[in-house]
Amino acid sequence: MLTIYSDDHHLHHGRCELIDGQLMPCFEMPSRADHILQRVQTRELGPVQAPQDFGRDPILRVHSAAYLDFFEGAWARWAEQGLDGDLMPYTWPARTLRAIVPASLHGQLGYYSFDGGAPITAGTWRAAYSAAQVALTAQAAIQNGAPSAFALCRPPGHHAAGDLMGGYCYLNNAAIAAQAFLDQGGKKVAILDVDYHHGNGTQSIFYERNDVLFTSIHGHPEAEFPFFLGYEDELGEGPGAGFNFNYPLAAGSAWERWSAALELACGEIEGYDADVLVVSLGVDTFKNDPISQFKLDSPDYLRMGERIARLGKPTLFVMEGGYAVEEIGINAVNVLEGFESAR
Ligand code: FKS
Ligand code: ZN
Repeated sequence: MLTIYSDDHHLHHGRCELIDGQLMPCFEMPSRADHILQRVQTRELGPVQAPQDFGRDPILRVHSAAYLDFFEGAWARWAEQGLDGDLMPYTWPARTLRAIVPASLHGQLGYYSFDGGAPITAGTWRAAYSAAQVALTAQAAIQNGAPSAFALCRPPGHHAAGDLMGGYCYLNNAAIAAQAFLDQGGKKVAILDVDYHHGNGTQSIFYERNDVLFTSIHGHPEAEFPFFLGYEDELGEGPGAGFNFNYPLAAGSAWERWSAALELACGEIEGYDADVLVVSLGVDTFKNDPISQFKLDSPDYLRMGERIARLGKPTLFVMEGGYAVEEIGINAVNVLEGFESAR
């Protein structure tokens, strides 16, 4: 399988996040992608290529121009004030407040984010832009006939909505690639999000549309980030009604329960008859993940890949989460090897 990768992800390295009342080093760190790349190479999964640059247009199909302009320019505005710590929001337009765009940098940062978990550093825009190009380059490979491809994206994307960053995410790589398939003649795209956390950004982007089927298996939002989306009764709206399926699972879920949910998601995908499948590939479902509560083991990821292969679709894998850094390469590449073995 072809892997698309860029070293540019190193340009994004947030210093800290708030966990249990303490500022901790960010779990979403550059070594994550480095370990995955290393495993791709030692397992000889296939060629590793650098991304092409498709520019801003395909990103603008998913994110608003105002959001992109804000994101691209935010660090320079921060640095102008003589500051060099991570830029992080602390006030949001929650209920009772007005959803207006204030003049101030921090006001705008609150407007364009939904949590404090997406720090902006000097290189964040360049890294996120490059990750989107990684996804688009892998998408192009499939558009040109490759049966599958792996977009080794970092930072991840599935929490980012049309004009919101949050949960380590800035640009929604999977959504940008899905939209590109449609813009290049595709009629239907199915998305399977297997990250431990609900892909609230991806869901929101396609919620009222029937040309993208969104399915997600994740920690129950009653108990897990992002808390405010990802429930079973979210089935889509308007033309999108019946094209959104969430499978929230309890803490402690292992392969037996997880794979039963996968079976249900695959059933919906099979009925949808998509041209192509996009997998938001998070491996934070792993038993030793430091911030998650599922109990998948490394061999389970082989089974996951095999089941996804049996859908029989051209498949784009887009990297999302996974924080057990030592095992992240094994688990992510196991999905890809399982997929290849069952083709
Ligand atoms: C308190 C804990 C907040 C945020 C978890 C974010 C998960 C991100 C992810 C992604 F794929 F996007 F990377 N926890 N600060 O794994 O879903
Ligand atoms: Zn996650």
